[in-house]
This record gives sequence, C-alpha cells and structure tokens, in this order.
Amino acid sequence: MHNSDTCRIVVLISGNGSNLQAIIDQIDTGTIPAEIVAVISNNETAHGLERAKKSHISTAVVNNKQFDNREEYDKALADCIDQYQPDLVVLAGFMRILTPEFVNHYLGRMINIHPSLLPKFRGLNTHQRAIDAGEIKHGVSVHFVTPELDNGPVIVQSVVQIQKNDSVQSLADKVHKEEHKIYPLAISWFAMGRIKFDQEKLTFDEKELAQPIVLE
Ligand code: NHR
Ligand code: GAR
Repeated sequence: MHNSDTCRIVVLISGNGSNLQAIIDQIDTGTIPAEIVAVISNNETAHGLERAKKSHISTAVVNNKQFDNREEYDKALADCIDQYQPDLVVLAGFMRILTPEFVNHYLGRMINIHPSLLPKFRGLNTHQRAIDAGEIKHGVSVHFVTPELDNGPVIVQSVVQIQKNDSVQSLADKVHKEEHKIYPLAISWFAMGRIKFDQEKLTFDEKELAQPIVLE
C-alpha cells in the first residue's frame, strides 16, 4: 500500500450493488482495513449509486453509451478512476468487458467476483448454464483480473449445491449469499497485504497459492 495503511478502494458497478453493500458493511464493522474512495458506474440508474450516497461515498458515472468504442470508453474510465488514486479496483457486478490496455494498467490491483466455479462457465448467464449442464455443484469465484475474460488467477471460491428443484432464481439467491461472505473476505486479505499477484504469481502470506482457497 502507498504511504498509509488504509487501502484505498474504487468500486465499479453496473446494477444493484449488493456486493458493494456487503463491502461497505464490513468496512464499517472494522473487519477490512480499507476505505472506499469512490463508486463508479457505467449506468446512471444503478441502484448501487444510491447505496454509496447513503454512506457518503463519492460517486461518478462514466456512461459507455457516450463513447464510440471500447478503447475511448476505457480511457475515460481510467482517467476517472485514477483521480482517486486507488490501491485496489473492485469489480462488483460491473458488466462491461475491459480492454487489455485498461486491465494491464491495473494488473495486480484489480479483482472481480464471478458467479461460477471458474474455470467453469466464464462469461454471462452462469446459473442457467450450470443447471443446463446438469452440474450438482456451482458457486462463486474471486479472481485477479487479467486481459483474458474471467481467466485471471482465482483467490477464493465458495461452493453451493444444485438441487433438482433449483431455478435460476433460487440458485442465484444461494450464490449471492456466498458472494457477500467471500468478497469482503478476499478484499480484507488484499487490504492486509496478504494476497498479491505480480509477475504472473499469486501468493498468500508470501507463499505461492497454486490452487484457490475453497470454502464448502
Ligand atoms: N475484462 C477483462 N479484460 N477481463 C475480465 O476477467 C473481466 C473483464 C470485464 C468484466 C466481469 C465479468 C464476469 O465476472 C469482468 C471480467 C461482462 C461481460 C460481458 O459480456 C462478461 C464478463 C464479465 C462482465 N459484457 C457485455 C459487453 O459487451 C455487456 C453485457 C451487458 O451489458 O449486460 O461488454 O462475468
Ligand atoms: C453478482 O452476482 C456478480 O457475481 C455478478 O453480478 C452480480 C452483481 O450483483 N457479476 C457478473 O455477472 C459479472 N459479469 P450486485 O450488483 O448486487 O453486487
């Protein structure tokens, strides 16, 4: 961390922001030595912006529809983020694919939560795809973001069981509950300097983490 011991976090959202809320709550209770310095959305109607305002956190909107291409959008987004000098960028339901230039600028200091047991089901509609594939286990992964979509090194996963009568909604509800536990946990590890990703290597307490930590 730069200079001080409080990790400066910028959170990127597109929608509801329930993961943002879980992070805010854990910071408030003192379990994460960090401060959210801004919440930025591509979508001005994202409910998460209201959550941030309620907690007196700065907000900004960088609307992708106002840009001609992904490169221009990502430049504007990075300019906005960098004004806040974050130590960590947290993707929390951010729904735009990011260019390699953008990702490389934040390499080792940007993480994402993805609703599947990676490497299974990269991309979108993961709950439907897990049910359609007849999986009996599903879950959620927190990973460092690398240029290849949902392919960065996984820090921690949480597993949920798929029952025969599960719908997309009932499965999503179970996964969300786990998300709200493991995202604050992973962020606390980063903020305490326990997990690092540099030179292609993921470490936990200075030891290489070859497999993700799995909570069952
Ligand atoms: N960018 C890179 N380079 N690497 C990753 O690992 C990324 C990323 C951007 C976002 C989150 C991700 C997820 O967890 C994420 C990881 C959006 C899409 C997508 O297809 C896919 C994956 C993720 C986020 N977005 C559409 C697009 O055209 C838009 C979809 C929409 O607006 O609803 O960008 O799953
Ligand atoms: C979460 O389930 C997250 O895993 C998923 O979007 C939801 C956001 O919920 N992310 C993606 O699908 C990324 N493509 P939230 O806005 O309530 O935190």
